[in-house]
Amino acid sequence: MIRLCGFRISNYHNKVRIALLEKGVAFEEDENVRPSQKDEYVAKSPMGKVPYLEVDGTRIRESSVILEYLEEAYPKKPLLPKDLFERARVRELVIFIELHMELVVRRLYGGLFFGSSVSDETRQQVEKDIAKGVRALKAVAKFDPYIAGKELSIADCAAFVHLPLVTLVTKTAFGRDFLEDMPQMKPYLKMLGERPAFARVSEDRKAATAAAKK
Ligand SMILES: N[C@@H](CCC(=O)N[C@@H](CS)C(=O)NCC(=O)O)C(=O)O
Repeated sequence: MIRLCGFRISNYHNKVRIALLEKGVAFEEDENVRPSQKDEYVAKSPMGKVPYLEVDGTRIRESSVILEYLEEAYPKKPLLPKDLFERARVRELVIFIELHMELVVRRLYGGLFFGSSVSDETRQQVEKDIAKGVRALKAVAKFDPYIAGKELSIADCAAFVHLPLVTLVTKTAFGRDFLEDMPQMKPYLKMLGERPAFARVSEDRKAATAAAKK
C-alpha cells in the first residue's frame, strides 16, 4: 500500500498528490504530517521535510525522487515522454522551477508569511537570482499546451504548485510579478487547474489554508 505523508498546504506534497491522481495510482494520504527536526521525525525523513511516500513500509523522501519512482512503478499513464531528449527537457524544467525559482523565492517566505526579518542583502540577492530562473524558464517552456510540449508531464505538476508562489512573492516583495512577461503563463495555469486532479488538489489546498488560519 502507498501512503503519501505531508500536509495539503505544502507545494511539494501537492506536487506528488497531483502526480498520483493523474496517474490513477491508488494511495492513502496522511495529511497531518508536519516537518520537524525532532529525532522521532528525522528517523522517518532525515532532512526533517515533507512529503515522504511509504510503499509497503519503505519510505521514499524527496518529491522528485518519489515522482521518478512512480514513473518506474506505474508506467501505464506516463508523466515523462518516451524520447530521451524530451525526458531530459522535462527534468531540466523541473530543476529550473524548483532549484532556480522556488528555492530562490523561498528565502523570502519567512519575511513575507511568518513575520521574520529578511536582510536587504537577501532581498537583493533573491531579486537577482529569480531573474535568472525566470530567464531559464522562458528559454525552455513551450506552453504547447503543456509546459514541456504536447504531453502532460512531471514538469506541469511542478509548475502548477510552485509558479503561483513565484508570482505571489515577487509581487509582494518587489511590486512586480516576475512572470508577467510570459503572457502564456496565466492561461496555462488556468487550463491545468481545470483538470480534475489539479482542481482537486487546488481546492484542498485552499480549504487547508483556510482551516490553518482559524
Ligand atoms: N526538496 C524537497 C523539498 C520539500 C520541502 O521543502 N518541503 C517543505 C514544506 S513545503 C518542508 O518540509 N519545509 C520544512 C523544512 O525545510 O524544514 C522535496 O522535493 O521533497
